[in-house]
Amino acid sequence: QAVAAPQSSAMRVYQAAAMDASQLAKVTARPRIDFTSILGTVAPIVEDVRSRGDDAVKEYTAKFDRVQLDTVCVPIEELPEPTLDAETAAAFDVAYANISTFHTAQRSPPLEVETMPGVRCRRVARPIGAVGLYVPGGTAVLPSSALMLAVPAAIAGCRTIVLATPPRPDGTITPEVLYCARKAGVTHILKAGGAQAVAAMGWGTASCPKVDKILGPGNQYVTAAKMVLQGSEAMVAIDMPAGPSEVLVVADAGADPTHVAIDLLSQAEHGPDSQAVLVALPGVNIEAVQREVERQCDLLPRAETTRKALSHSCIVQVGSKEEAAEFSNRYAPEHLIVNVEDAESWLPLLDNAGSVFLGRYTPESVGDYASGTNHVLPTYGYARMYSGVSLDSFQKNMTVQSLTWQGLQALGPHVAKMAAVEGLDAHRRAVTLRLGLSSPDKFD
Ligand code: HSO
Ligand code: ZN
Repeated sequence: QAVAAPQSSAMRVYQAAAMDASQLAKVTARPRIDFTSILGTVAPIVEDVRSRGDDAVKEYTAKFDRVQLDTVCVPIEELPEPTLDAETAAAFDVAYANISTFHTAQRSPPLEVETMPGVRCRRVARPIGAVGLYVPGGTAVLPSSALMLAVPAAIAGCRTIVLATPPRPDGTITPEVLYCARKAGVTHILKAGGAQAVAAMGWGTASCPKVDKILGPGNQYVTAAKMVLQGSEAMVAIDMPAGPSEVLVVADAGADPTHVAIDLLSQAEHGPDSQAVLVALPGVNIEAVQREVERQCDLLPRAETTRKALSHSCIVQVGSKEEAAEFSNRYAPEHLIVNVEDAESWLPLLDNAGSVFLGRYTPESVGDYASGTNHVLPTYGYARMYSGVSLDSFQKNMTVQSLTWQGLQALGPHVAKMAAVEGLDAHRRAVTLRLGLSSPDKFD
């Protein structure tokens, strides 16, 4: 029997070993998102911003955010310097320093190889010229997301960094977001959210520079707008497909049920569609975890949202480390907390997760804010094939080759042969003309 009988908690309990393939598929499935109706709303907004620019952005902001904007996008130096209390500033400063350190370390030296004598190949990274960063507003303002996006963009050397975020009712930007944006090196602030903000960055408007890539989390309208733009003539890339945020916690008998519960809750409080999964090794007191989830949930300011998320979250009991890792790899969580003895020994077994939190003292919160790793991560099972945001997200690689006379002499005949096979004679002659024309001395 795959589902245990008593369901005192909102979290259902399953036994991994008792599940067949179709039950496993059901438990690891994410909520279906039907984009067709959302696209129907979003596509006309994107089109309208394309043709009417700032005026359209102002109208949608008045309609959806109830804010009358006089300027849509402004160079950051035109905005007043935000004042934060010392403790708040210190916290964001530490986060900034750690995120900077970790992302600066991601710079890799230019790659250079002589594939054969006289044939030199290189790969050099170059910044993406203009990037658009989406920082959600809504039920929670997320200045931490401003850091996670702007810090690597600046380290990569992007020249134009537009940060879009919905304005507050008085038309201003959250001071903490502005503080982080300034500190990281954002160049423009777009005071808009939703599809209209994404469209303004993708197409460009009179006040907003057109960007080459749009990154950052957002609701379904934001995600849909990114999808519309990616498939349009706007020539814009996006970071990754996005779904609701999620965590998978692996716990052993030694894990404190209070800690396990609050880690699940910290993900659940993000939104009603958040996913929280507990994978319980033998000896975990399931009832104690369930009781703690219930008790601590009631204490949260966002208890109602959190409870909605819990209603589709679950507990999966496993018999071994290998079984736990197999389930986690199959689920491919955005965040994976490994709250077990000797957590380090688990890492080789783990293949699919956006970010991993190893050991008893590593709650997801530290990575969400300040350890240095990025919190913009693949959700929805996309951790199987996507990476989270990193320095690479703001660069592209350019390859370079240069041949000497000797190099062309050695390689050229083979290239000429291949060109002949493909019937591309100009290609062939581009080599043979050079080889037949001259001796090495003529070039010296
Ligand atoms: N867990 C969120 C990131 C975040 N948490 C921001 C708190 N603030 C998605 O990875
Ligand atoms: Zn979080």
